[in-house]
Amino acid sequence: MERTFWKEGVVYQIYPRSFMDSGGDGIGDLKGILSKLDYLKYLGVDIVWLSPVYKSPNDDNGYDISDYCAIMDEFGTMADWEALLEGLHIRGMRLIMDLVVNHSSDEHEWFVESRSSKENNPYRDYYIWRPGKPDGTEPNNWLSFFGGSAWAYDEGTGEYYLHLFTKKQPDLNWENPKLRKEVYGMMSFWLEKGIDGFRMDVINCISKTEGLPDAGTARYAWGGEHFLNGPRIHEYLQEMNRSVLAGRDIMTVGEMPGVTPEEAVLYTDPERREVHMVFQFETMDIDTAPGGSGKWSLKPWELRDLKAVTTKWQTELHGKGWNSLYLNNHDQPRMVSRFGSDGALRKVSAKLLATFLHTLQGTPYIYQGEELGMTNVRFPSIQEYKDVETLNFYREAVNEWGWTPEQAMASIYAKSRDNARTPMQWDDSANAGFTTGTPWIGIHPNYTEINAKEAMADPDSVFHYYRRLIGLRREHPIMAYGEYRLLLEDHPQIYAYTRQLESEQWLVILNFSEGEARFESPEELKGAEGQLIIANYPADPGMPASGITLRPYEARVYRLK
Ligand code: TEU
Repeated sequence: MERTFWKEGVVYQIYPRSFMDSGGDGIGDLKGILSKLDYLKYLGVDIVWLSPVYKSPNDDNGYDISDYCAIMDEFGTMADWEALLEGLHIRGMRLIMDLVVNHSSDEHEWFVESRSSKENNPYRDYYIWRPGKPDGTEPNNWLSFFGGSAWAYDEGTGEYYLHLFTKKQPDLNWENPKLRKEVYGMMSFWLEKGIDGFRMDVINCISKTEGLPDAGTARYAWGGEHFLNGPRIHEYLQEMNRSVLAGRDIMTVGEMPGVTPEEAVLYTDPERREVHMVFQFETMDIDTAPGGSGKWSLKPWELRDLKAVTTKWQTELHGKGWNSLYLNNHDQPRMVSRFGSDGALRKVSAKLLATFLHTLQGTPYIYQGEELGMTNVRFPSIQEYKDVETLNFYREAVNEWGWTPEQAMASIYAKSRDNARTPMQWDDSANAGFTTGTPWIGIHPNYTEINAKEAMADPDSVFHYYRRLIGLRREHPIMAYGEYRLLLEDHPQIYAYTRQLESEQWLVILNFSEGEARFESPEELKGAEGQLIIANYPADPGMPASGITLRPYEARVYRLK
């Protein structure tokens, strides 16, 4: 297997709005990030992924871009961005930028031009315009990701435009070669500035089924079959690769809702030259009740599903493609609240989840604050929520689906994207040290206890555990490359697996429960001796031959001899 920086590195995701505010306006900014580069270096991460910092009216916090080559005013200037890139590079870290090209903002000049007229308009076909059905309803019945029809009617020209996300995020028309060329040109602009790659937003949505057919017969329906992994997607990604990416020492990761391991092999097989890795969503779906209202219909997750999904991805991509490893990001609840415990066992469960992510085959992603064990938030009222997806859901659930406000809030507490978007907790001073002004979204009240200053001073913190994991990855290529094999498939509490690289073998034992759990060596490992690599409780350096009684959320990693 070819060794590359993006397989061996650890990525840290920054959501700039919520990271660090230098200007006192309550909104995180580039100078704020610049002031924290030594923190990132100390943590040990190799690559920083910056969520969008481009000019944007912020209908979806920067995922609605009105100028791809300019910096958002609230975040600073191009000079600030250049200083950030340089600051990362001189510290030996790399920078990957978010590439949001399934859609733009409706305030992008392309769209302003596009909507201005139907005829003789070179920009009309930059977007997806259709007349309504003969009865005047939308061109098809697709739902948007964020609720309601995926089509908006435009008075000016009497047609509808497609928007898979909000109305202010019209989909770009990838069928149009001129549009594709514009996108590649814009990518070159950033690559020439010296960036180290892209995280590609919903990139498997850019090709739609020809004719944009209805999805089934319901009035409105989820149309994923017509835009996830669509007919020309591989062609577009290969063209993008040939046009701008080939021959550069960079990394690419495609965010791909609805991607299967079979598809992911096609996307990430190096010979096919598409992307290096993808973000899959199957793990994120294990606590969604089937047949309900998508992610908002809750169901407790089960360890056997986590094992099954993870094992499928680990096995199917081995030797063929490459995995990205994450349990949270700016769109997901905090992983410790979701897959661990945010009560008394918070620290130890955060370390268990970190051990899991960093001992799988693939590239681990850390989302800002994860390294502190930051938790989900429960704002008392819907008024305090900012996320457009959350607000749309609340409105629909209460007004149209007959949910009570309490039911809607329960789902929001579990799943709202704002769980991940409360500001970084730097210290226990006012506003967690994030801003001297009024923060754009509430600070989690637990900041006096959970913050970077406290974590850095405590050798037993989640933060220092992440440093150790990242340090180990530098010394042991087996962490990135070793082959994964599941053990004890049916154990109800323990998730155990081995990793193997040439003659080296590691054993990972994770107690995913709040109780004690008994690990007995399976037949194939009987008699093996082990040496402790890392653990989240004090433990002897040797591996007991008689089995191990694991404490709540205990994690141990051994090198087998
Ligand atoms: O997310 C795409 C995506 O799949 C999410 O919208 C997901 O369905 C939802 O967040 C689950 O709660 C990307 C970005 O990461 C997200 O922040 C943007 O809102 C979205 O694309 C549109 O650009």
